Amino acid sequence: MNQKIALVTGATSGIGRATAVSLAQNGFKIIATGRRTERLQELVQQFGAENIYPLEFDVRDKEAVRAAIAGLPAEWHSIEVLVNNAGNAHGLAPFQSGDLDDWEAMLDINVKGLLYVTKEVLPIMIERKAGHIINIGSIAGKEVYANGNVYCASKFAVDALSKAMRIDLVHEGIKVSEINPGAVETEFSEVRFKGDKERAANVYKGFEPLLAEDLAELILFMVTRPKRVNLAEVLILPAAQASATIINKQ
Ligand code: NDP
Ligand code: 8X3
Repeated sequence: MNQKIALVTGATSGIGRATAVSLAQNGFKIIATGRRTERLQELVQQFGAENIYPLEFDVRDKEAVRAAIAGLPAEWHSIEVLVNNAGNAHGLAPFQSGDLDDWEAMLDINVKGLLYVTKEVLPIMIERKAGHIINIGSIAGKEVYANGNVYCASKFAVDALSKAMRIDLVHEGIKVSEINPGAVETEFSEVRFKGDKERAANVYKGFEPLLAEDLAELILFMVTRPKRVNLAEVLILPAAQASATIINKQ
């Protein structure tokens, strides 16, 4: 069988890891990226080196991104699916007390990192006039909420870029999709609150958040549709969530 190759950024945790697992279980070969190499190695142990190619880089480092993708062995070169998932929130503070380092991290990772990876993968897809790019946005890219400021701006940028990419890349035979999740219980809030596990756990108390596996299942569905179908934009929320801030907590 000619297995499709999917590159998943942020495959060391949460949505990215669940997606790498689900795609690997369903016959894809995965280029799994992230900074935590030991976690990438766990995927190799689980699925074998013939099914997982670990690629360690920081998405903020455009030269590292370029070198990593340019250095892929020939048998791992023909990427058909790109899941731009790597990203996080850093801090949750009023604009007037926001931290410049946090702001830069979010814009550099969530926006510029997505651009760097896409720029390197695109020529491979354009050459073959085929490919599917899935950008992980957020409900925070649809609605601004109190203290969300720069994280929301980074995800509004992902929303704009997804639409822009779809408009331009349709002429190259490439599908572009965007997924905008509400609350998913991952390491996301631990990163946002800089390792404060109790504060992170509180975010998901009193309701049933989405699981990373719910997103992985959606991504598997999207990338296995017939060639004529593109699920262009999906807002996926926990049943208890109605908007960025309205959650039915018990
Ligand atoms: P996690 O914190 O669990 O995972 C984040 C992933 O991004 C990790 O694999 C991490 O890998 C990777 N990453 C972060 N910074 C970098 C970097 N500088 N270079 C390379 N990789 C990086 O969070 P989620 O799984 O929840 O988040 C995945 C995506 O989903 C993000 O874009 C997030 O904004 C979005 N999202 C999340 C929601 C949620 O409620 N959880 C809701 C809506 C959207 P490593 O640290 O090893 O580099
Ligand atoms: C993550 C979801 O609501 O914390 O993008 O911004 S939220």
